[in-house]
Amino acid sequence: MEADETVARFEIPYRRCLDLEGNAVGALPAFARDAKDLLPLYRAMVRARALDARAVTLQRAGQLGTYASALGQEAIAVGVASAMTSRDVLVPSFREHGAQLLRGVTPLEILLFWGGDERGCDFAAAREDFPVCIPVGSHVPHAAGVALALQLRGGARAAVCLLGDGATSKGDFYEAINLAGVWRLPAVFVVANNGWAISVPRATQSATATLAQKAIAAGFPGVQVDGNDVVAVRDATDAALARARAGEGPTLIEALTYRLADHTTADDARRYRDPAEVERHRHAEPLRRLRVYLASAGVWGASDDEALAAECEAEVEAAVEAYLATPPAAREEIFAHLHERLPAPLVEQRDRFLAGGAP
Ligand SMILES: Cc1ncc(C[n+]2csc(CCOP(=O)(O)OP(=O)(O)O)c2C)c(N)n1
Ligand SMILES: [Mg+2]
Repeated sequence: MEADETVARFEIPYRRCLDLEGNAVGALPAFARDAKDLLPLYRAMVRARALDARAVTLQRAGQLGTYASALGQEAIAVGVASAMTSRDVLVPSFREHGAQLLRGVTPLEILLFWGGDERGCDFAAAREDFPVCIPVGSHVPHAAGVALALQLRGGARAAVCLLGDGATSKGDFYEAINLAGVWRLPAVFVVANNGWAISVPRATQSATATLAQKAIAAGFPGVQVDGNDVVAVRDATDAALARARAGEGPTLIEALTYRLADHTTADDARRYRDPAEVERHRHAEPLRRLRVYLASAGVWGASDDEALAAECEAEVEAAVEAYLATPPAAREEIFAHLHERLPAPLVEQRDRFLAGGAP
């Protein structure tokens, strides 16, 4: 088509603060000027990885249900959660226990959830945060709803929704961001683009050049960051939260990372992706990069790593012990939390189940 004029243009900015070798790219944001201030982020990523690794071995030993590892994606969960206040609301999907941990959800609660025990969703802290959402993308409209509630109540709070690249192909996602744009909701949508939706690579999920630009169609900014750079993720989330709190509306952050693990413990990724591809991405994983930066700034060393590993192991093992010692929930719990008043067909099923039959 021949154009008479251009009626819209857009740009998707990209941000990286630490390069793959742990060097600062330009001046770091104010929160990162003193390298010591980055230590809590490093510690949080190591802690998340320690719980993650143990959850996988528990599953392999038949002591945990299906588990979704976040190996290599820790910088997104930690960068995002570290920017939030306790008054904001986290609406996660299923690969973000690193964010939940920072929000005050305990390792025991996380293990209980993945062990199939709903009591793991009844967080002692972070009472208003949402539980893990297993259906892909169905929590994105929930996040828009939370953001609407926060907007109506006032108080400069925001809803932060974490989702995967695959979830951005869902109608739920498009509908949610559309309303978020129209109503200028205080929402931050963080897409962890890890290259895969189970066996479907990013390139065959969506024809857009970036996932960030999906926000443009909804009328708000989309930005891309290096999702393995916790400083960049934190910086982008700070900016998005500031916009939300100022009443300027939502932001979409596409955080580029790579899923180093199988999709879940029920998956064998060697059936659909070349292990050499995984190895190529391993070098870019987020912990090493920050460790190198902290070491060269003189605030972290090998003995600190050893002490931190021991601390995390002790915490995780205590949680594992408590998890394994937790008596199973009562059988009727299966029916307890979906409806305020159980509909008649479910009452029938429950009674049959409790009498020893199949539900
Ligand atoms: C509505 C729905 N459809 C299908 C599934 C099965 N499923 C679980 S995870 C997943 C892919 C999700 O990909 P992505 O959003 O990129 O998140 P990632 O697993 O990479 O973190 C699918 C199809 C599901 N859980 N829910
Ligand atoms: Mg994905």
